[in-house]
Amino acid sequence: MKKEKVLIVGAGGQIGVELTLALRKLYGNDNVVASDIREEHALLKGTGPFVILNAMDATAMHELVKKDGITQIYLLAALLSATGEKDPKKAWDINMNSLLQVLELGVQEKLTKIYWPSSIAVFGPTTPRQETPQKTIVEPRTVYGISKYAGELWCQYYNQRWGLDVRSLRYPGLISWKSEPGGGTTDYAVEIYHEALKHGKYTSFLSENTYLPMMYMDDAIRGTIELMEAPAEQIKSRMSYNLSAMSFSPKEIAAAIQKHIPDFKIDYAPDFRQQIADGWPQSIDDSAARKDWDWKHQFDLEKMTADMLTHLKESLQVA
Ligand code: AKB
Repeated sequence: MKKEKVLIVGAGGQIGVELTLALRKLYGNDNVVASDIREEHALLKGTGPFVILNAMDATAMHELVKKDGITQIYLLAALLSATGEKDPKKAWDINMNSLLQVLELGVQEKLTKIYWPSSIAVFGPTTPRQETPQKTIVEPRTVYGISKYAGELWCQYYNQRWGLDVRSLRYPGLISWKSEPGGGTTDYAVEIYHEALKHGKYTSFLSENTYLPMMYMDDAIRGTIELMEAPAEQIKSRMSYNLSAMSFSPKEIAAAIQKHIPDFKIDYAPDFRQQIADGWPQSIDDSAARKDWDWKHQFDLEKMTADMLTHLKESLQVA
């Protein structure tokens, strides 16, 4: 077991739950302190230490870091694209202030590593939409995307100025069966599996041919840990790495589900999230991640659909 003491901020969120469980396997249960502003997620109960922590409370976070001898922080707390548009000022405050505070803490307490997720939301309508390169035109139009891009620049700044080992990935839409998504534009790709099993039908809030980059949570968690475990000299981007696995539309994911549930029906009622999706890439070029630290995805749409339906059937207890 490695002698690191990890703090996860936002451990009850979609990524947080699975990342906490995976890091507890790697570092030992007691060496991974989970925290969230909400009460402990059911799947984390009994698996290791948990504290209630507001990601904006700098004093409480600093005390916790000192008291528990924390050496690494994973800052996952954020308002995502759809929720962020409902209260842009709040999204900016939460997303930026929590990051700046963790970066400062990293310097003051000489933390060994910090992880902070970015997103495909950094890109905007002026970005090339197919095979979007690592470095390209970046003009995000959502407050979430603006905060992620500004955050990437802050990560790079702290690395260059203070030598802080901050690492980051630009996640595509993430699909998971264990933990629920929280307020994103890509959430339809999780809801659709739940509704297919529970009601045999789903109304998509994105139109049928809206292609977006997506990834199964197993790949995202493995990729995150591989990035964090890679030797520092292999991490050439100190902003955030493009990361990619698959790209599909609501029509295509519905067809993949119909191979398992032939009577499944989908219809479409696009809402405000359509405009957000229309400004994002349709596919991502992640060759830098593949080259620098050997990233490889394992799940495509077919494999993910089979796995999602098998696990969800069990957890939702549907026949
Ligand atoms: C969202 O839809 O806001 C997120 C993301 C792509 O970062 N899932």
